[in-house]
Amino acid sequence: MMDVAGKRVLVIGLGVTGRSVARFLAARGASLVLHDQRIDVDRNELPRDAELRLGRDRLPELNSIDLVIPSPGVPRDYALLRGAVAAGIPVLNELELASRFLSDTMVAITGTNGKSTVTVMLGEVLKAAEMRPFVGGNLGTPLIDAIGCAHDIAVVEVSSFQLEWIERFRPRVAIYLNLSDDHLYRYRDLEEYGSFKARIFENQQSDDWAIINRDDPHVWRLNGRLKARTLSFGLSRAEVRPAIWLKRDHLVLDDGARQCRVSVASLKLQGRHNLANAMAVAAAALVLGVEPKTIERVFGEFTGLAHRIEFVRERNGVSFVDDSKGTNVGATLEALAAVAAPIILIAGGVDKGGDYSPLRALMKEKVRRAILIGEARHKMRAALADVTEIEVTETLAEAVARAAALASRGETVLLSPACSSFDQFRNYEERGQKFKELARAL
Ligand code: UMA
Repeated sequence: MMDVAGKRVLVIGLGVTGRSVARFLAARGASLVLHDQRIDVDRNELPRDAELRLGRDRLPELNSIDLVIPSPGVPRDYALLRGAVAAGIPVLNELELASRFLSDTMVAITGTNGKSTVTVMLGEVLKAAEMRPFVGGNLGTPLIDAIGCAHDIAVVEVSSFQLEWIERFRPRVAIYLNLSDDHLYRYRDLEEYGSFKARIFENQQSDDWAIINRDDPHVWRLNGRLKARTLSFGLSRAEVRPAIWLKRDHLVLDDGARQCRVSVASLKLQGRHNLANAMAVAAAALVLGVEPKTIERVFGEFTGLAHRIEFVRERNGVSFVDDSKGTNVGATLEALAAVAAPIILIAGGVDKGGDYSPLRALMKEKVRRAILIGEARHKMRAALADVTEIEVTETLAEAVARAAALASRGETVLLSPACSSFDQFRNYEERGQKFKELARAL
């Protein structure tokens, strides 16, 4: 545990994470300086005696600061952070701080896509096994909120941002699902983005488990280089053990000490990517001692997350599917693979600096027409113009109206933007909600 009483702590960013961190530290006697570049932050939830420094031109002095805690959205080159590092002031993040105070077993999940699905599904499996898991992290509730609550295990979704300022964070089970272009405005390249994700394994010891995807070359490169016992999952043949693999309608796990089987016959989630997600869930649950029967029960009940390839409605034989959570090219590829053709695709939003060309083959095969919106629409059109018919419009409302007018019986209108939503919406949830409202109102 760490003693924060009497320490002067600077919290940067006063969103969900910063507010939770501030409350936590205030309750433990720290003296707080709170900074956000915005001036219109909600002050209600902030500790009363904290010193507030709001706005880009009201940066706090660093000379009296003992510790700095940046929010995940704050980039490493933020001037204050660079200043703190140069002055030798310790910088830790919420994940690190929380893990210093938590004695629960920790399971952490990272990857570009599927991490929320795996986190929530694993949480459901552990509940079905009569454990009391905390389920959160990047998913929505910061890990620090788990402290002082009645849990016996924590299942935490962690983003690359949250792995930037860890020091000793050590999950007993760590899952790395996949890596593809995302957040490239913040990282030099895919290599650097992946190097932060791989930090999930950095402090593991030989009795911990690293569960990695053997079908993803970026992830699989770590095989043989990790301190923890490595267990691979994937749809391909497992050449080395420990591993979990698919044999007809069963998953077979060989952890080196035993073999066990979990049926996927009743798995509700559709798509090959979800089979891989289910494998990662089963592997983690089995190494944690959960019975196969319990896992099978949850496979038969869990229908997935909102805004992730979520069926919305059918109208005149046209299906509407909300994949607003498809905020990068890899996620949109998964949605295109999972949804039956012909597809009318609505995509676009804020470009993240990646490459859209991986979409070309599946778009050519399955997308009859793409309607592109938002800031990224011209860049996307340039990358995809010759693979399918493309239209550009400004807003989601225009795109939904246009898609509904174009679609014929048997086709699917799919919102899977491959971009973030911040040009027109607060977040992907609001964008998905709006899509559903528009589709239902047709
Ligand atoms: N801010 C600054 N300076 C900056 C950047 C941000 O002052 O340079 C301020 C903003 O003005 C704002 C606050 O910081 O007031 C927001 O902080 P934040 O962006 O870290 O967001 P939080 O509200 O703390 O939410 C974060 C995660 N957000 C990001 O990583 C961007 C949430 O993940 C997460 O659910 C939450 O912590 C709880 O753990 C969201 C996300 O988009 C869903 N994650 C990315 C993803 O999944 O792709 C990584």
